[in-house]
Amino acid sequence: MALNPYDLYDVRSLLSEEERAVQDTVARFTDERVLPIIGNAFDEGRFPKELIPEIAELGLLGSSLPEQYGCAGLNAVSYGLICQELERGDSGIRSFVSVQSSLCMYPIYAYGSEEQRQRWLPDMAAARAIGCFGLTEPHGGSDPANMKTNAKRDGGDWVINGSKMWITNGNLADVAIVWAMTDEGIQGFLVEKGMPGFTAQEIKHKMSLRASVTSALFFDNVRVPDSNRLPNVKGLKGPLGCLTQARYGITWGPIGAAIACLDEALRYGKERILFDRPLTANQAVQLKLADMARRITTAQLLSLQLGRLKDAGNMQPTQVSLAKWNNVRMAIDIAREARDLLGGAGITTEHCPIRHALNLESVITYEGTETVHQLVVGRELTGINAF
Ligand code: TGC
Ligand code: FAD
Repeated sequence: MALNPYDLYDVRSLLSEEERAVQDTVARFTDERVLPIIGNAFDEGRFPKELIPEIAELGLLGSSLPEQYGCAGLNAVSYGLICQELERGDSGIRSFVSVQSSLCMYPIYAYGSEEQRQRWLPDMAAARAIGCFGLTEPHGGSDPANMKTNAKRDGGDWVINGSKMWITNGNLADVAIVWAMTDEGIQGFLVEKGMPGFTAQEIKHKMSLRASVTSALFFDNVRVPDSNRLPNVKGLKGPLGCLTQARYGITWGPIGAAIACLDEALRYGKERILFDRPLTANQAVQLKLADMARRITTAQLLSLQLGRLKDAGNMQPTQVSLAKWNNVRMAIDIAREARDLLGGAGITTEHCPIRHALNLESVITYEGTETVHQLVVGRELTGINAF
């Protein structure tokens, strides 16, 4: 029996029935709703907001959080499969879901009061409220400990000053999870749209993640009540804990982008006749395609085991770093190689590889650059902090 070129080790057979059903549902959504429009949306530099209600109806927002907050209560592997199938469409769609789920709903759930959970989580699961996550600042995202944005106590309120840069969903958001330095260390605040002094400005001229909203946030004496502070965490471990959740999902997403690129390269290469034979009949081309399949298979097994560790409560941040580094590097290399195999046709957004390659330039930078993740693994091996 012929093997599935996109799942050479039959990793799908290791999934439960429920996990497969989740994957099939999201795959259908991507095929029917994302793929027909995404090339144009990317060209136009437009996030396809019209997809948001369906994404919510499918239960993809905060999918791992409990049902009592209007969420689907799925396991970590299912969340990973959601990311994979969405990013087979576009990294921008997966980013929207990552930010809403892992970077906004997760901290409200994990660090928020019961009142904050009740107020925000059901609305966010239903996309009646959209969130963004403000950690990075203009002077250097890799070193968030050097945070300039600050919050000062003033009676029952906090007054926030500073700015954040490169914030996904910034101009879409009803609520921003803003990390700010206080006298007691870094704390998280729920800054709501319309609060005086809070503005968002969309970043234009992006050549990557064009189907995603990216913004700068500004805080000019923004007065926030103490009831909008996340009460259950202090210090850098707050935002880093959210990043671990999002990075986990990002280990899965690029597998989808890579599969889309391999698929396009295979289909194109079989039909392209050069020197009287299909492009795919050349050894040099088969070597490239075989290498893509090898690297996709490795990434699939890495993410699945990571998901199983997470579901068992045993996942370590260093393991997430290794998988984020490996899988994003795998996908960007495959997208560039697939672009090359398509020749001139590969430079237009009529074919997906260049769009994925450009998107992955952001994915390899955000949520910890490749170098940051390599240094996390290096620190684990040597016991020496080289940052
Ligand atoms: P260190 O000072 O040693 O640790 C501080 C505290 O945090 C704990 N911790 C973690 N907790 C959970 N998850 C992790 N991954 C954690 N890493 C560290 C640690 O135990 C400690 O706790 P405690 O109780 O002792 O205080 O910090 P570090 O030396 O480990 O951090 C250095 C470094 C460079 C790894 C870190 O600063 C880092 O990861 N920098 C990169 C920043 C980053 O990734 N920013 C991403 C911004 S968000 C984004 O990009 C969204 S894109 C979304 C999209 O569109 O999809
Ligand atoms: P820098 O930290 O200035 O890094 C520049 C270079 O220096 C990199 O190559 C890096 O690897 C390297 N470097 C850094 N430290 C070292 C070292 N010690 N040794 C060797 N090399 C080093 N942030 C948010 O908070 N929320 C969001 O929603 C969000 N969305 C984003 C969306 C997009 C499209 C993009 C592009 C970014 C987004 N980010 C977001 C920001 C992202 O997390 C940062 O861009 C990232 O953390 C890197 O920070 P920086 O851009 O300031 O680069």
